[in-house]
Amino acid sequence: GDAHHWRLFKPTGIKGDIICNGSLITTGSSNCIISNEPTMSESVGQTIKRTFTNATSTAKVADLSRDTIDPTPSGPGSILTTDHGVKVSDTDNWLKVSGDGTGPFLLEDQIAREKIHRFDHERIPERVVHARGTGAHGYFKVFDDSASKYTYAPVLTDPSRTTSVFVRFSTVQGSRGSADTVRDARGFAVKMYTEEGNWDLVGNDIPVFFIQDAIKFPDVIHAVKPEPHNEVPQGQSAHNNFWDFAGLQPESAHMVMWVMSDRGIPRSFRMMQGFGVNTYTLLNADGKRFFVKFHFIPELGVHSLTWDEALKICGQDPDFHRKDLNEALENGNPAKWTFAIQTIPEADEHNFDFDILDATKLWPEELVPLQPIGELVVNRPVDEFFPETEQVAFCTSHIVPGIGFSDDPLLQGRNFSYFDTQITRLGINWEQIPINRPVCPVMNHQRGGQQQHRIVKGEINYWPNRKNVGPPVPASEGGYAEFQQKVSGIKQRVRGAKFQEHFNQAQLFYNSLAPHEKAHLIAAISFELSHCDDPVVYRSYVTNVLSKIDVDLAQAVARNVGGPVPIESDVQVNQGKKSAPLSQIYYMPTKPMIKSRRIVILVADGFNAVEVGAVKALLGSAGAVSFIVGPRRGEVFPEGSAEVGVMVDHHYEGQRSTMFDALFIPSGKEHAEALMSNGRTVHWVREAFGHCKTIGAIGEGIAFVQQALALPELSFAPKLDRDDVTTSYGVVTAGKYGVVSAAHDALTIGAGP
Ligand code: HDE
Repeated sequence: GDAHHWRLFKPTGIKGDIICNGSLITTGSSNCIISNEPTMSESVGQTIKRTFTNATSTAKVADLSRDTIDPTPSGPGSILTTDHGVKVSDTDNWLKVSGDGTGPFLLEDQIAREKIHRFDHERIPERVVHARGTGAHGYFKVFDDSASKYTYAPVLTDPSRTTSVFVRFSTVQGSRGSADTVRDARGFAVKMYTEEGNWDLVGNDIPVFFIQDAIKFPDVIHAVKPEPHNEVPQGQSAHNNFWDFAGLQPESAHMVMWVMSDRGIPRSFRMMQGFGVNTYTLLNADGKRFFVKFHFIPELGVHSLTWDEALKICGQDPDFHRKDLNEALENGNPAKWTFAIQTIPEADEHNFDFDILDATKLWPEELVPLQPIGELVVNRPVDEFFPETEQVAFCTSHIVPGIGFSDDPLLQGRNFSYFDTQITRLGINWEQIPINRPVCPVMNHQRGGQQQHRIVKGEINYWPNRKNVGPPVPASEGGYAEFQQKVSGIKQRVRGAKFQEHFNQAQLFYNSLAPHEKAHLIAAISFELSHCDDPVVYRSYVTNVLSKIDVDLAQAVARNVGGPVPIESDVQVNQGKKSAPLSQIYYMPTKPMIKSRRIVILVADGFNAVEVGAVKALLGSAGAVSFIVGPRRGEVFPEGSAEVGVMVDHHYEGQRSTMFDALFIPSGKEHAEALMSNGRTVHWVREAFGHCKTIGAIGEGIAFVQQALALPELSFAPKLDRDDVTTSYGVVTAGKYGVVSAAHDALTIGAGP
């Protein structure tokens, strides 16, 4: 039942038979090395069959197996049938009248008609926001019962439990077919299948939101979505309507700063924080209530693409984030997050200079520390996208006993919206769809509706009933209990006094960024405002918003986009406060790691195969995924071997440096000369260097890198001594025999910012 993977390397001259449990897998005559690294995907010698160990199965995965069909050649599902089960022997030709030629089609062909009918109705409405996404299975576990101070919810307090989860990551603006690496917030929606019912924590990778009151949601989404007259742009907020709205709705200032920062272009879904955003409540066994915010902190750190990379990847590989997630999971690299809570006792609700129920504000960790209490692990790709990822439906209103809502005016509106939208998307019985149904028993007197699947025996479908014994009867214990909150007030359309302040935390965020992060943010706002052709829009954003945040920011953007450059005395004073956890640098793993990073080895005929083998093995041992790119997708011949080549993964034109995290070039005279004389491979090195990626080179490979970069100030030199390893500007070089230590150096700096 365990997954074992072997990769075949050639050529190396090592021969032998590979035997597993007594069966011969391959014979040595094919000149192979066998490596049992479980990490690589189709690399030298294509392999890796998708296999998942029992560790990736959860109660929900087992539950889904009731509806999962895996057609096998001789088992059920091996023969093509109609939907009513009749065997079909010809699915290629519509029934016709045949004579001399092709005669008229016959409408009587119910097999063809069924096929077309089913096809015509394959699509369902895409999500009105967050349409583009990808999902996977996993589990959630708490470390101990430390949260029992705050809640009696077993999912948050019982360390013996492993709760199944389904997580869906998404962009917000674009439609289902849009690109992954656009600038946008990312959805981070977690469905926990607890023993007390489903708990949906529907969050984002950004801790705050554009608006304070749910009634503004249609406005902000209409403003950011493609404009109504021409349905442009797709997957972009860089247009008049969004910036017009943002300038007139200054409560969006804080969130806009986050989206324009590097957070808006994550390197991977696996390298994002997750935030519940809204303020929820926890209720403990003594009946005490606490306000709570939920956080997920990624094991791999928080990393982003550069804007240039993000733009290019939109075209080069629009599925970049989807593939990244699946590649990691299929290679046995689960994605992990620490789950943490921030709590505020009910009595302290009003002790802050912001309203703790305002979703445009975060709770600075200096004031309300994070308490890590558990772990979220995503480890299993879906079997089929539509029934799982497309049909999964989240509802913020789905919480379990021990967890409650607050009067957060955004959350209250969300609680209405999500259930409502699922009815349009999936129909009223959407909770019976396999991916949505709980793993605990479900029974009540709700009946009927389209696509009702449940068949309930008995004559009673109401309560109370003459039999007065169910089932189902209301629970005598364990039922959801609302907190008994005393409320009084005047019914009116208002927001609290502290909801009126919009810029303090936008300043706090900006001040907390590292210099390179600030530079990226200025460039991003400038890019977006440059795409707005209505001067009212870019001028007013500078004057109404940026001038309330920071003078350098406002002036830099104004100069870039042609807005009015504010003078210092016209700009609101920046309070100068900072909070370290708002910068991505704060989340750098303490020990640098390259687990699941994609590393490319660039070769031409005549490369040094021993170095490539050694570097690949080292990368694999550190959990990275390596690929070889050469002049053709076929055999490329190493130094001194004109007959036996190495199968490479891609050719130079098939992939670009943007797809990878680091680049390695081995030695080999002929190979280095070929790389030097090829514009595309020179571009590979320049582009990787420009995107601040680690580049490793050995021997003649160094001369190629030096020539491609044409940067004399780089302090490396092609030396041939065994120990000579140098690092300069992220370029790691080694003498011909220093391969192991060079690769090691590359590994340890590989996860840099
Ligand atoms: Fe959503 N949001 N939202 N949202 N949202 C939806 O529900 C809505 C908000 C978020 O992977 C919709 O099933 C309102 C904040 C995610 O399936 C819809 C308001 C946050 C997803 C909806 C908000 C989110 C959605 C569309 C303001 C971060 C994707 C399809 C009151 C905490 C879930 C759907 C998935 C999806 C409404 C604000 C996150 C229309 C009315 C704040 C991750 O119901």
